Amino acid sequence: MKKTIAICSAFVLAAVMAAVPLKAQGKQEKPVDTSKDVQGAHTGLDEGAAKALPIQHEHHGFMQEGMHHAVAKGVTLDAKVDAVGHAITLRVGPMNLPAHTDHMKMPQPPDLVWEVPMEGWLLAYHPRLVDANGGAVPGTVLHHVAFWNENRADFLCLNKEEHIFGAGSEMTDWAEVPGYGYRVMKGNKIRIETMMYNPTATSYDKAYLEVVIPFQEASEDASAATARRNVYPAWMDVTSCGKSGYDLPAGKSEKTGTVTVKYDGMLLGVGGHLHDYGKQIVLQDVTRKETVATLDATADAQGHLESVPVKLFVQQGGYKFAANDVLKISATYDNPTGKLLRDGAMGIAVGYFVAADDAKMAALRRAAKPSHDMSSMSHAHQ
Ligand SMILES: [Cu+2]
Repeated sequence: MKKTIAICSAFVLAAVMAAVPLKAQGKQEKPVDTSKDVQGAHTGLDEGAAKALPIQHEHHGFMQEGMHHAVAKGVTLDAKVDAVGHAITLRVGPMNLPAHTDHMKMPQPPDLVWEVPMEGWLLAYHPRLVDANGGAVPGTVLHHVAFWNENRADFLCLNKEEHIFGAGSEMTDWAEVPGYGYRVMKGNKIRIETMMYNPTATSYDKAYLEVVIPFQEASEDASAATARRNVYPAWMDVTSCGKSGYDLPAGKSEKTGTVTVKYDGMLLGVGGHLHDYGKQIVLQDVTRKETVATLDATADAQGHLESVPVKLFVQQGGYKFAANDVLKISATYDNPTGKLLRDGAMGIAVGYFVAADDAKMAALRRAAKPSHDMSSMSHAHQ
């Protein structure tokens, strides 16, 4: 953390110096806003462009924390609501993705915020990548996308915001679970973090990330028959409640962590999130001395992750968790590159949790943080 701040300070100085000519021209000089200036300096953008960016670099809570990527210009969020079809399409882009570019070198989209326009439930997330003409772009170039509800805390890790959806190269499609949904309130702020890379030999210009989200409105006259039970996304991470990314050593490796369930309830199903060279993710309920799921990843010949299976417990009425159950998560990797890959790995078992007493979950609601609250750095850069 100290190192990051030292680097930031140097950039602030550079940004202040760059602003001097403007002052000399008699233009209005704004007081130094650390977050904006740091950002402008990091991106190498000119001052005007930096000011136009609507984002908060210090918010990256998952994959970009502690890293300072150049910010891709001109990437915006478009939200289309199909009221008849009951689906929202979120579109992030356009993004230019030159061939053979890793995620550190690739200019990354800024954080974008979607404000939920209705009361109701989000039912599923269908991600895909397309070009400007609607042609398919391979999922390989998506390093990561994460949606965070800034108005709710995570039920396993109160220090984190609720992470409602995520996908990587495996482009996990989050299917609807009939009878269940993720409850949103009008005005909830959903922050979208996107990180791209391009390990392929083909360049893609003007690529878009699209996520189609079917929804159901909670109208006042809804009968109990149409009401859904609320699900809470459960991110059970090998780093416990710390930042998810960690350094991946060369060769075979395993990382384990634990989280404690604070509510009685059940898990509807569980999938996994791994990065390239990921082999397996295992979730255990240590308190019950049971393995909840063992998920073996599939990869291409080079070890690039293709998919992680999903295990469902819906048929048997869910996998029961009790308050104070300790969950253990293990992720195994085999990194053939012969070198340590900085921040190269994540190991997360991802599922949907249903609380036995949903009323208790209301305590997780909170006001969204102001966009330039530097205090969020304390957990982002730990
Ligand atoms: Cu990840």
